[in-house]
Amino acid sequence: MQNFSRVMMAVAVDISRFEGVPMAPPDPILGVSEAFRADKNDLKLNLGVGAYRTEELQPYVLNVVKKAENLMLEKGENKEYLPIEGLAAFNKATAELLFGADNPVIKQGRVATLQSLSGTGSLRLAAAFIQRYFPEAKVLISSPTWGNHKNIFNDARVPWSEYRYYDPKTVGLDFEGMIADIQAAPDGSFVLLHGCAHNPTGIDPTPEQWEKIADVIQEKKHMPFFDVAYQGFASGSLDEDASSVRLFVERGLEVFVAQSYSKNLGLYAERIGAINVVCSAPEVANRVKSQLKRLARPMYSNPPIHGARIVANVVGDPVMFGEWKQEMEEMAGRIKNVRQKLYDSLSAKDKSGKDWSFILRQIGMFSYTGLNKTQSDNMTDKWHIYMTKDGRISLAGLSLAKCEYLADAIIDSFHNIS
Ligand code: PLA
Repeated sequence: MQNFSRVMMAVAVDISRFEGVPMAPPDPILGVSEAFRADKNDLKLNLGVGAYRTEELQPYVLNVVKKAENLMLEKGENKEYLPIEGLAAFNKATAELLFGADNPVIKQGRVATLQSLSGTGSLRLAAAFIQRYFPEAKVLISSPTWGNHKNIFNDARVPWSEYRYYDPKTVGLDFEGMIADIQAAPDGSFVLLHGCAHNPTGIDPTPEQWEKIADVIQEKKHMPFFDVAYQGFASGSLDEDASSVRLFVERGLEVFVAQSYSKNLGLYAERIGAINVVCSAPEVANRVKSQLKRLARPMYSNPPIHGARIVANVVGDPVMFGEWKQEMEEMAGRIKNVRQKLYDSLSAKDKSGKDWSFILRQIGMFSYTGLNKTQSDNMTDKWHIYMTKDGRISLAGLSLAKCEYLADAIIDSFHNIS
């Protein structure tokens, strides 16, 4: 009997049904965190994923989140399923935060809002909707963009192409290229735009440029599709960071907006966000919402409740809302301080005369350093600084104390590695 089972095991292993499953490559962003965890060197620094850290480089749970959670515990709330569209109080709060509570589109009931699995899940749901109801359309995405955008549209089988965005020569926006490419796309394309704090470049259009982008999109009957993952985190002001979206909405356009509370409320692991579709009439919004629900049901049935309650409580209570805004300003302020210190350190240490001021012109949690893949490898292999291979560093994971060390590493990689 013993022999027999041994033979059976050997046979079972030999004939695995998974021979055709190759090893997947590590994720370009989350894989960096895995590599960081495996490094035993004391100098190591994780500037890969965009996750906020304190000056002591520790994860940060906002005080206002702890307060909201304590209140929730006191109330003894239940764990019943949410409706497919999510928590009503959250959906109301999230749309108001995005568009402004007095916005006519809200008053008129023209927004279809579904709570979804943070920014990623909201984008994925919208992609499924595009695939089902606009099978001929393609999505235009910026070059470069957040790496996962391509995966999301690929997996949803939505064709995409890129529009020019970043100009390495000016380390700024290639505005003419952007406009030309949006203009050249087939009428009725979806144009994916980063609402604020463009990831990975940290370069946003100016208000005048946003107007021109809206002109072309309107002219071409394109559908604007905003990814808002950093509202309040870029400038420190929720309203200012939503101004790009509001400008399009004011023009009476139909607009898609995916929202995330990972960064601005530090709710990374709660997976809380929403997809909003601004429609031309309430009756249209109802239909769109019904189909989004129909797509969500077989994917994940209904969303988790904990993060939704936190957001609804914080936004719905004037005192807590005020506290949140203050904490968000502090987080955005800390990032601005390390940005300045990094620039100062680079300028003081680098004797080559290179102009590092592009770092100060970038906004949000990232800096796009211009380091290439080999140089980025040197940052990690020699200096134990973990970052994505496109040269992006997360300033949210940097402390003032580490700026000089980082500057040494960047100068070495920039000048000594080609
Ligand atoms: N959209 C953009 C532009 C993002 O940068 C991110 C997160 C998301 C959406 C999705 O975040 P969420 O699903 O948690 O709401 N980008 C991170 C993390 C911060 C990641 O890659 O998942 C980044 O390091 O780029």
